[in-house]
Amino acid sequence: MGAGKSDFTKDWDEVGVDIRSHLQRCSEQVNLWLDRLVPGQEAYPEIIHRAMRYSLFAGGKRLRPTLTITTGEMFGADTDLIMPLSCAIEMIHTYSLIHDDLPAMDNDDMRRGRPTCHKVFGEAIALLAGDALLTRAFQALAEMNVEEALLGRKIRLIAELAAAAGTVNALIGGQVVDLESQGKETDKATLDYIHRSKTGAMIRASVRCGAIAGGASDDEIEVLTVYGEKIGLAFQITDDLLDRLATSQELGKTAGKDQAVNKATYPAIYGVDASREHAARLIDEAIAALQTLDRDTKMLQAIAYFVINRGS
Ligand code: GRG
Repeated sequence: MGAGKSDFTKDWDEVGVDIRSHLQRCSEQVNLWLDRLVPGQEAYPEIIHRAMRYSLFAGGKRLRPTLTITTGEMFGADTDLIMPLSCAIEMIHTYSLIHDDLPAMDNDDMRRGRPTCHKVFGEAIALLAGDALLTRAFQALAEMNVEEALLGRKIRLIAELAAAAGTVNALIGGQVVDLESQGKETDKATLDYIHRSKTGAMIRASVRCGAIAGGASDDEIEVLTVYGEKIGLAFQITDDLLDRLATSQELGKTAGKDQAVNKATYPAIYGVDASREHAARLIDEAIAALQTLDRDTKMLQAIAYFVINRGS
């Protein structure tokens, strides 16, 4: 069933680009590069590499690296920069999912359509697999092979991702406020902070990193930051809607979890229809921002529609 289609946004097919092939191409490229960048499962100690790969290759949508590749390609970024960068982003994202699923956090049994990492490898190894992916991500960034003139850009990218994965308006900060808010009355400002930080920061950074890697101007980066923030929030609102409206089979993870643990979500606070409308409005605003750029932004527009019309 999905999150339900909004009445006033276009479908992702209507932008006039083949987004399905694009998503597929990006996923294939990311999988290829991830395979190169992460130690093989025969590398000693095998269990940690098997656990990292188990979660990494479990079939995620690869939305964040696709955003980085798409934005980077729009600015002509070099493959040797854009691919390790995209893979580092996916490694950080996967680490956050592994840790989020642990009994100490969300305590989930299913993720990406299969038993969670700790269910298969045990809590200690899952915790370490998350740590290892985070560490490997920064190794991949540090080892990016760039000419001397681009060293400044490379350092800027490392700082950008470290900040997005950090504690201030970022991934860990959002997760902390989310955990602290559970079972309590949560106001709209706190919910907004959680969504913008826990989910939004990495999505925003995925777009910004593609632009930085391609040498976009500060003005262009500013526009893409607005785009990234808006689709990031719309992504999380859609995630809240999907949790409520889709089945566990469709999601590949336990559905209805938010209501079961009395979590503050957009539909819980604003209702389903208002949440859908809000997500659609954010997408319209994200696309309006893109239209101020003197570039071919069609694929980024299609991705924005995908964010709210996706089924998992
Ligand atoms: C443990 C530091 C730390 C943070 C955890 C990612 C996260 C923060 C929590 C996961 C729980 C959750 C539902 C977050 C909201 C949105 C989100 C990140 C969903 C998963 O992203 P998708 O749908 O997943 O892109 P795939 O599997 O397709 O990559």
